[in-house]
Amino acid sequence: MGQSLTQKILASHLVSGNLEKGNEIALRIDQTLTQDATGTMAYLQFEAMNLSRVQTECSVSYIDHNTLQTGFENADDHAFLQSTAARFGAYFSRPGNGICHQVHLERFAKPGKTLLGSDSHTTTAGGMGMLAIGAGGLDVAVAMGGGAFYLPSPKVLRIWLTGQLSDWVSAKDIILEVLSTLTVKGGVGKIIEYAGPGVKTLTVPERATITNMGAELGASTSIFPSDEQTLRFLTAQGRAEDYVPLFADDDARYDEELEIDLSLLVPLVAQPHSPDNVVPVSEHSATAVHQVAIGSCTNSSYQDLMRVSQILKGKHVHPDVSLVISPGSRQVLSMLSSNGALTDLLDSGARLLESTCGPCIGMGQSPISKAVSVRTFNRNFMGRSGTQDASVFLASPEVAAACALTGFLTDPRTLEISPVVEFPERFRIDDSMILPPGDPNTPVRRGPNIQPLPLAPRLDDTLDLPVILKLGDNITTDDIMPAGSKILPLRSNIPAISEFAFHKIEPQFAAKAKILKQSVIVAGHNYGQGSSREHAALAPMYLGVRVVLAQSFARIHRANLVNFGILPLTFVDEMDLNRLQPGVVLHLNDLHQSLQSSEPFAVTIDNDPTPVLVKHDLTERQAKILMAGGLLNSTSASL
Ligand code: MIC
Ligand code: SF4
Repeated sequence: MGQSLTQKILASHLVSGNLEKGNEIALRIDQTLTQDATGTMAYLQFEAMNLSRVQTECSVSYIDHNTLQTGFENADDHAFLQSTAARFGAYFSRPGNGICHQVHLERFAKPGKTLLGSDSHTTTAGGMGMLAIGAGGLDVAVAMGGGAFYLPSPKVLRIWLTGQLSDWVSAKDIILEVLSTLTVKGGVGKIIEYAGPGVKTLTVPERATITNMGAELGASTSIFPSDEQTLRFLTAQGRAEDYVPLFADDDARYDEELEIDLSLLVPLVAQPHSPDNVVPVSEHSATAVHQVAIGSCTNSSYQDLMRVSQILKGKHVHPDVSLVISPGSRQVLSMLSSNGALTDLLDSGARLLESTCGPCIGMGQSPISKAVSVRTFNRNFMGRSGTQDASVFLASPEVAAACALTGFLTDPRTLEISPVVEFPERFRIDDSMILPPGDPNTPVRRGPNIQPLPLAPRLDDTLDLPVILKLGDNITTDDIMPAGSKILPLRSNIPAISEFAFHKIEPQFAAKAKILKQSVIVAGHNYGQGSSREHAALAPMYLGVRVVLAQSFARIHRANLVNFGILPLTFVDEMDLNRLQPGVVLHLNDLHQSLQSSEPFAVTIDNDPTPVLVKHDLTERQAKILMAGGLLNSTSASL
């Protein structure tokens, strides 16, 4: 039987385990990326493991999330990361050089290789035919040191693309269509592979928009074949030698399949407050828009912004709309500047931001109260924009530009001209903002914002834990550990950032947790969806949360809980969630023995004769890590 693209790359990188579904496999990692909001932790962990030099083919440390520098904190982090990159042997992409995923696609991604990144949208490089996976910083630090990355052997879902996109319909509409079919839980435990005759109609940056938002499906990653389009992109980036052709075998078998006829798609939007809440934009034509934000790792490529500039050229942004644009990289910005498109954007009234994540993670540009904000980004969780009562719609650059002109949610097919952007034969290549690995004796610069890593205690055999918080389905890491311009600068200071854990849901959470000393959180399905931020595990751990009992977990967050010594448990009968309320005390006895067996075990509750049956689904390796109080404490942390 033939192999899928996924199986080919997994098989060529398999260190241990077998590819039977659900088994834990260990993979060799060729490349890593970190960004500043998660990278400080990853490099502190690299140091804590006494590792001295990265062992991968290439590791890159990017600064792209925290560049507002409203105090010394961001700058402290930048200096720390520049010095650790030099010392430990990583490339360093300087602040302003661009968003990690865009720059990585342009300058580093290679078909057939594996990439592990401390950001959930590392999947973007799947558009280049890479197996690119998001993970917590500690897993990335281990991979930088040459250690394997562990994940459950995934199911493979093939999405078969036929036909061709119509005018004004774009790659964003393809992934929004997939999200509306599969939902934000639909990709959990799966790798999504794109195939079919429609694939060759999509350029690498368009494919990257699709693989980027595979993260919103909860998928481990998404991947496209490496073909003529891949060669074209690499050639234009001056990297034709990195090309290798890569396809699934014709007789490969898949666990699930889905088919999409590209010619039937229309311009779509994801309505507030979830990326899978998708409808045609035409259903909202009476909705007034207050802000349009174009950029992010999803939609800020050269072609995206060229299409926007053609739509806006010679026209003016509606007076009630604030249009902000953040080009994905310095390469994109300098090309727009040298061909005059930047002038068209500025003349239309657009406000130009740095080539960083910016408004996507609430770093400035929070919209007006009760705003409707149309964003080309990938997440529209409530409050993520920095304005709690704003309604954020996710859309393509074409829809966003049309809205900026009319002041209403607009189907761009109602505009007269359709933009035509030629794929550049040569991108503008200037790697002077990427510093190569430096001297191993470079001293680490540690300003006052860089605080030591807290470690979890060893897991007790008996735990009596009051329920501190009861939550519903699809709780995001933004709910657990919000970002934004006030909180993000504290990412390298766990005692300080912990004060903000859950503070939008329960402002007293940190204070209560400190009084209780130890506690358990109970939740519904897909707990911890969204970002890879370890802080969503580290801060609760620091505040004494020992167990999260949920109906199900998102992949990256569950791995982060294990790495930081919080026990993730699920219900055998998910209706038992209804029996648990805040304040109820759960008693977990003989835990060490229970973790060594794969059988469900009973948790008793005060004043209730019927115990709650729970299971842990941990591998032997994970159980050992948990009992030791997390990966850094565990003797198995040795690579
Ligand atoms: C995000 O989009 O939420 C982030 C900010 O890029 C995160 C990483 C982080 O929290 O630092 C992600 O997606 O992993
Ligand atoms: Fe940055 Fe937004 Fe992409 Fe996260 S989703 S990496 S915050 S641009």
